[in-house]
Amino acid sequence: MMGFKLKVFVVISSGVVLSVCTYAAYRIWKKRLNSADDEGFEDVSKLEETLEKKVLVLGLEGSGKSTLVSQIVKEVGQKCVAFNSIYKPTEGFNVTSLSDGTSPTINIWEIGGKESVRRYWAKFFQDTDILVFVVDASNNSNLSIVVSEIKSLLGDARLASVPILVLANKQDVVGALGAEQISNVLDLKSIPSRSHQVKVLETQTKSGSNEIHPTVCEVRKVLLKLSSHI
Ligand SMILES: Nc1nc2c(ncn2[C@@H]2O[C@H](COP(=O)(O)OP(=O)(O)OP(=O)(O)O)[C@@H](O)[C@H]2O)c(=O)[nH]1
Ligand SMILES: *[C@@H]1O[C@H](CO)[C@@H](O)[C@H](O)[C@H]1NC(C)=O
Ligand SMILES: *[C@@H]1O[C@H](CO)[C@@H](O)[C@H](O)[C@H]1NC(C)=O
Ligand SMILES: *[C@@H]1O[C@H](CO)[C@@H](O)[C@H](O)[C@H]1NC(C)=O
Ligand SMILES: [Mg+2]
Repeated sequence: MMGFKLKVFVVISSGVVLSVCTYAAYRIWKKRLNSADDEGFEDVSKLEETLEKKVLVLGLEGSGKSTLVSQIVKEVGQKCVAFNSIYKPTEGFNVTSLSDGTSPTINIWEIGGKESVRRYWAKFFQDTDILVFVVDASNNSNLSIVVSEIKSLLGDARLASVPILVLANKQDVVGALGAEQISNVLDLKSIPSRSHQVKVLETQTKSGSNEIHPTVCEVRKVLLKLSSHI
């Protein structure tokens, strides 16, 4: 069963763009796969379930989600491939997994941020353990859209009590808003701490050199730490 599951994610993260509608088929298939495997082994598969965490990465188009995820899944300290500045929007979603060998395996789901894809965000809320919301802090022309998107996320019961990590990304750009400003603009302080644990980090996924920027390593650390406590 482990082998099978592993294969699922290898296939998905190997660069195939999956359209949103395949997600439904994928879930049904996975559910079948699980229930077929469950016969006689209920306890084992339940245990396995808890060893996988789901991190949902959302944010408007071009905020830096794909750039972030591609760096996060690399080993810390490992050199990054030269920064690719060609922007290729995520059409649909992309799942990659991350494991440091000790914490649970984290499946990172990036959903595209274009308006046409944002309409489907809610289809991915179920079973989320951690929400990462990436904001392009260098561009305040679309922050009002961010405000309304976050409002609707907070109103969804499936995300109730899910910790939220907000990334004020593109700090390398002069004039980018800092964590405090982003927190104010998005009114994050009004979120009751009993409903969500909220953390705002300043990040830059563009590093200039070909090494992963320390702020990206920090995000990775936070995700590993959070997921081992959920
Ligand atoms: N200056 C700067 N540019 C960045 C940074 N991170 C990403 N970018 C650029 O922003 C653009 C969009 O990056 P992506 O990671 O593809 O954006 P995305 O959020 O995945 O976008 P969608 O998949 O369309 O939702 C690319 O051209 C990146 O080079 C950053 O920290 N600083
Ligand atoms: C999906 O994400 C992985 C890891 O970031 C990346 O290597 C791969 O190119 C992505 N696939 C697509 C289609 O974006
Ligand atoms: C800011 O966002 C607007 C609207 O999406 C876009 O037209 C503009 O190019 C962005 N500016 C920068 C510096 O990315
Ligand atoms: C940002 O706003 C501009 C108009 O100001 C719009 O063209 C663009 O599509 C918006 N970007 C997003 C991600 O919605
Ligand atoms: Mg993307």
